[in-house]
Amino acid sequence: MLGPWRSHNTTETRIGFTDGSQPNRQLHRSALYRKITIVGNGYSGKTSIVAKYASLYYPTKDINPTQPCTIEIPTYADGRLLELRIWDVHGGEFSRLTPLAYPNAHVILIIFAVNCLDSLDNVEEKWYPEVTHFCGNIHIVLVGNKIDLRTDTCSKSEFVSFEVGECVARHIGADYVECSAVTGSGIQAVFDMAAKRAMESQKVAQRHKRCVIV
Ligand SMILES: Nc1nc2c(ncn2[C@@H]2O[C@H](COP(=O)(O)OP(=O)(O)O)[C@@H](O)[C@H]2O)c(=O)[nH]1
Ligand SMILES: [Mg+2]
Repeated sequence: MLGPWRSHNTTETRIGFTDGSQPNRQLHRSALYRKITIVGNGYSGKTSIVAKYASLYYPTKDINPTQPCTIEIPTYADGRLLELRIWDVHGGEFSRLTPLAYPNAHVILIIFAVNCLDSLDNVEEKWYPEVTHFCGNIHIVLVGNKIDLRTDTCSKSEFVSFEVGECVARHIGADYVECSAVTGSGIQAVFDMAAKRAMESQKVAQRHKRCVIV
Protein backbone atom coordinates (compact mmCIF):
# COMPACT_ATOMS: atom_id res chain seq x y z
CA MET A 1 0.00 0.00 0.00
CA LEU A 2 1.09 3.54 -0.72
CA GLY A 3 1.09 6.24 1.89
CA PRO A 4 2.80 9.48 2.95
CA TRP A 5 6.47 9.40 3.85
CA ARG A 6 7.81 12.94 3.78
CA SER A 7 6.79 16.44 2.88
CA HIS A 8 8.89 19.55 2.29
CA ASN A 9 6.38 22.36 2.14
CA THR A 10 2.67 23.00 2.07
CA THR A 11 2.21 22.10 -1.58
CA GLU A 12 4.49 19.13 -1.84
CA THR A 13 3.25 15.63 -1.25
CA ARG A 14 5.66 12.72 -1.22
CA ILE A 15 4.53 9.21 -0.75
CA GLY A 16 6.11 5.95 0.19
CA PHE A 17 4.83 2.78 1.77
CA THR A 18 2.51 2.35 4.72
CA ASP A 19 4.84 -0.19 6.32
CA GLY A 20 7.16 2.77 7.01
CA SER A 21 9.78 1.92 4.40
CA GLN A 22 11.11 4.74 2.28
CA PRO A 23 12.05 4.76 -1.36
CA ASN A 24 15.64 3.93 -2.16
CA ARG A 25 17.69 7.17 -2.13
CA GLN A 26 19.43 6.19 -5.35
CA LEU A 27 16.12 5.61 -7.06
CA HIS A 28 14.75 8.84 -5.64
CA ARG A 29 17.59 10.79 -7.22
CA SER A 30 16.70 9.32 -10.60
CA ALA A 31 13.00 10.12 -10.23
CA LEU A 32 11.10 10.67 -13.43
CA TYR A 33 9.52 14.08 -13.74
CA ARG A 34 6.39 15.08 -15.63
CA LYS A 35 4.45 18.34 -15.65
CA ILE A 36 0.65 18.29 -15.81
CA THR A 37 -1.20 21.54 -16.43
CA ILE A 38 -4.89 21.86 -15.61
CA VAL A 39 -7.16 24.41 -17.27
CA GLY A 40 -10.90 24.95 -17.61
CA ASN A 41 -13.63 27.35 -16.62
CA GLY A 42 -13.64 28.75 -13.11
CA TYR A 43 -15.83 26.70 -10.75
CA SER A 44 -15.48 23.53 -12.84
CA GLY A 45 -13.59 21.91 -9.98
CA LYS A 46 -9.90 22.10 -10.96
CA THR A 47 -8.60 22.88 -7.49
CA SER A 48 -10.94 20.32 -5.92
CA ILE A 49 -9.67 17.61 -8.28
CA VAL A 50 -6.03 18.28 -7.39
CA ALA A 51 -6.86 18.43 -3.69
CA LYS A 52 -8.79 15.17 -3.88
CA TYR A 53 -5.98 13.41 -5.72
CA ALA A 54 -3.38 14.67 -3.25
CA SER A 55 -5.58 13.57 -0.36
CA LEU A 56 -5.52 9.99 -1.65
CA TYR A 57 -1.81 10.00 -0.82
CA TYR A 58 -1.56 12.50 1.98
CA PRO A 59 -4.95 12.94 3.66
CA THR A 60 -4.06 15.73 6.09
CA LYS A 61 -2.21 18.04 3.73
CA ASP A 62 -3.57 21.45 2.69
CA ILE A 63 -3.13 22.47 -0.91
CA ASN A 64 -1.98 26.03 -1.51
CA PRO A 65 -3.90 27.02 -4.66
CA THR A 66 -1.32 29.66 -5.63
CA GLN A 67 1.48 27.14 -6.09
CA PRO A 68 1.95 24.01 -8.18
CA CYS A 69 1.35 20.80 -6.30
CA THR A 70 3.95 18.06 -6.50
CA ILE A 71 3.03 14.44 -5.99
CA GLU A 72 5.56 11.64 -6.22
CA ILE A 73 4.28 8.18 -6.96
CA PRO A 74 6.36 5.00 -7.22
CA THR A 75 6.06 3.70 -10.76
CA TYR A 76 4.93 0.17 -11.29
CA ALA A 77 7.70 -0.69 -13.72
CA ASP A 78 10.94 -0.38 -11.79
CA GLY A 79 10.15 1.25 -8.44
CA ARG A 80 11.51 4.60 -9.56
CA LEU A 81 9.51 7.59 -8.39
CA LEU A 82 7.38 9.42 -10.89
CA GLU A 83 7.20 13.04 -9.83
CA LEU A 84 4.03 14.66 -11.09
CA ARG A 85 4.15 18.45 -10.90
CA ILE A 86 0.56 19.57 -11.18
CA TRP A 87 -0.16 23.16 -12.22
CA ASP A 88 -3.70 24.26 -11.52
CA VAL A 89 -4.30 27.33 -13.69
CA HIS A 90 -6.33 29.91 -11.82
CA GLY A 91 -8.64 32.56 -13.11
CA GLY A 92 -9.29 35.85 -11.38
CA GLU A 93 -6.49 37.40 -9.39
CA PHE A 94 -4.03 34.59 -10.17
CA SER A 95 -4.53 34.60 -13.96
CA ARG A 96 -1.17 36.28 -14.42
CA LEU A 97 0.37 32.91 -13.56
CA THR A 98 -1.22 31.28 -16.61
CA PRO A 99 1.76 31.86 -18.95
CA LEU A 100 3.98 30.08 -16.39
CA ALA A 101 1.78 27.03 -16.39
CA TYR A 102 2.01 26.08 -20.05
CA PRO A 103 5.72 25.94 -20.97
CA ASN A 104 7.24 22.45 -20.84
CA ALA A 105 3.98 20.77 -19.86
CA HIS A 106 3.87 17.09 -20.84
CA VAL A 107 0.09 16.77 -20.76
CA ILE A 108 -2.88 19.13 -20.38
CA LEU A 109 -6.07 18.35 -18.51
CA ILE A 110 -9.06 20.42 -19.63
CA ILE A 111 -11.77 20.28 -16.99
CA PHE A 112 -15.45 21.03 -17.43
CA ALA A 113 -18.41 20.40 -15.10
CA VAL A 114 -21.09 18.04 -16.41
CA ASN A 115 -23.80 20.25 -14.89
CA CYS A 116 -22.59 23.34 -16.76
CA LEU A 117 -23.02 23.39 -20.54
CA ASP A 118 -21.09 26.68 -20.76
CA SER A 119 -18.02 25.01 -19.34
CA LEU A 120 -18.21 22.37 -22.08
CA ASP A 121 -18.78 24.99 -24.79
CA ASN A 122 -15.64 26.77 -23.63
CA VAL A 123 -13.59 23.61 -24.12
CA GLU A 124 -13.71 24.11 -27.89
CA GLU A 125 -14.18 27.89 -27.95
CA LYS A 126 -11.54 28.94 -25.42
CA TRP A 127 -9.42 26.26 -23.80
CA TYR A 128 -8.49 24.08 -26.75
CA PRO A 129 -7.38 27.09 -28.87
CA GLU A 130 -5.42 28.50 -25.92
CA VAL A 131 -3.73 25.17 -25.21
CA THR A 132 -2.71 24.62 -28.83
CA HIS A 133 -1.50 28.23 -29.02
CA PHE A 134 0.83 27.79 -26.04
CA CYS A 135 1.68 24.09 -26.31
CA GLY A 136 1.19 23.08 -29.95
CA ASN A 137 0.49 19.42 -30.48
CA ILE A 138 0.32 18.16 -26.90
CA HIS A 139 -1.62 15.28 -25.34
CA ILE A 140 -4.90 16.51 -23.89
CA VAL A 141 -7.15 14.67 -21.45
CA LEU A 142 -10.68 16.10 -21.30
CA VAL A 143 -12.23 15.60 -17.86
CA GLY A 144 -15.96 15.81 -17.09
CA ASN A 145 -16.19 16.62 -13.37
CA LYS A 146 -19.11 16.73 -10.87
CA ILE A 147 -20.66 13.47 -12.07
CA ASP A 148 -22.10 13.00 -8.56
CA LEU A 149 -24.64 15.70 -9.45
CA ARG A 150 -26.19 13.52 -12.16
CA THR A 151 -27.75 11.44 -9.42
CA ASP A 152 -28.82 14.48 -7.39
CA THR A 153 -32.61 14.38 -7.69
CA CYS A 154 -32.94 17.99 -6.43
CA SER A 155 -30.74 19.36 -9.19
CA LYS A 156 -32.52 21.20 -11.98
CA SER A 157 -29.41 21.33 -14.17
CA GLU A 158 -29.24 19.93 -17.66
CA PHE A 159 -26.38 17.44 -17.69
CA VAL A 160 -23.73 16.69 -20.25
CA SER A 161 -23.90 12.96 -20.95
CA PHE A 162 -20.85 10.70 -21.15
CA GLU A 163 -21.44 10.29 -24.89
CA VAL A 164 -21.46 14.06 -25.54
CA GLY A 165 -18.30 14.56 -23.46
CA GLU A 166 -16.60 11.74 -25.32
CA CYS A 167 -17.68 13.21 -28.67
CA VAL A 168 -16.12 16.61 -27.83
CA ALA A 169 -12.96 14.83 -26.69
CA ARG A 170 -12.78 12.97 -30.00
CA HIS A 171 -13.25 16.26 -31.83
CA ILE A 172 -10.20 17.82 -30.18
CA GLY A 173 -8.13 14.62 -30.28
CA ALA A 174 -8.26 14.10 -26.52
CA ASP A 175 -8.88 11.19 -24.17
CA TYR A 176 -12.05 11.41 -22.11
CA VAL A 177 -12.41 10.61 -18.40
CA GLU A 178 -15.16 11.51 -15.91
CA CYS A 179 -14.87 12.05 -12.18
CA SER A 180 -16.27 13.60 -9.05
CA ALA A 181 -13.95 15.56 -6.81
CA VAL A 182 -16.57 15.26 -4.07
CA THR A 183 -16.95 11.48 -3.98
CA GLY A 184 -13.51 10.72 -5.42
CA SER A 185 -15.03 8.56 -8.11
CA GLY A 186 -12.76 8.48 -11.18
CA ILE A 187 -10.06 10.72 -9.67
CA GLN A 188 -7.40 8.01 -9.75
CA ALA A 189 -8.34 7.18 -13.35
CA VAL A 190 -7.92 10.84 -14.35
CA PHE A 191 -4.34 10.96 -13.09
CA ASP A 192 -3.51 7.44 -14.26
CA MET A 193 -4.48 8.57 -17.76
CA ALA A 194 -2.61 11.87 -17.37
CA ALA A 195 0.53 10.10 -16.13
CA LYS A 196 0.32 7.54 -18.96
CA ARG A 197 0.03 10.27 -21.61
CA ALA A 198 2.75 12.35 -19.94
CA MET A 199 5.10 9.36 -19.99
CA GLU A 200 4.43 8.93 -23.71
CA SER A 201 5.48 12.53 -24.33
CA GLN A 202 8.73 12.78 -26.23
CA LYS A 203 9.41 16.19 -24.73
CA VAL A 204 12.56 16.43 -22.65
CA ALA A 205 11.62 16.70 -18.99
CA GLN A 206 12.67 20.12 -17.70
CA ARG A 207 12.39 20.83 -14.03
CA HIS A 208 11.32 24.21 -12.79
CA LYS A 209 12.16 25.95 -9.58
CA ARG A 210 10.00 24.59 -6.82
CA CYS A 211 8.50 27.89 -5.68
CA VAL A 212 6.56 30.50 -7.56
CA ILE A 213 6.55 33.93 -5.93
CA VAL A 214 3.35 35.82 -6.62
N1 LIG B 1 -20.97 18.45 -6.48
C1 LIG B 1 -19.70 18.68 -6.78
N2 LIG B 1 -19.14 19.85 -6.52
C2 LIG B 1 -17.83 20.04 -6.84
C3 LIG B 1 -17.05 19.03 -7.44
N3 LIG B 1 -15.80 19.53 -7.65
C4 LIG B 1 -15.82 20.77 -7.19
N4 LIG B 1 -17.03 21.09 -6.69
C5 LIG B 1 -17.45 22.38 -6.11
O1 LIG B 1 -17.40 23.36 -7.15
C6 LIG B 1 -16.94 24.59 -6.62
C7 LIG B 1 -15.72 25.07 -7.42
O2 LIG B 1 -14.65 24.16 -7.18
P1 LIG B 1 -13.14 24.61 -7.41
O3 LIG B 1 -12.30 23.40 -7.20
O4 LIG B 1 -12.83 25.81 -6.61
O5 LIG B 1 -13.19 25.01 -8.95
P2 LIG B 1 -12.07 25.74 -9.83
O6 LIG B 1 -12.45 27.20 -9.87
O7 LIG B 1 -12.16 25.12 -11.18
O8 LIG B 1 -10.74 25.50 -9.18
C8 LIG B 1 -16.66 24.37 -5.16
O9 LIG B 1 -17.79 24.79 -4.42
C9 LIG B 1 -16.49 22.86 -5.04
O10 LIG B 1 -16.85 22.39 -3.77
C10 LIG B 1 -17.67 17.77 -7.71
O11 LIG B 1 -17.09 16.81 -8.24
N5 LIG B 1 -19.01 17.65 -7.36
MG1 LIG C 1 -9.29 26.85 -8.50
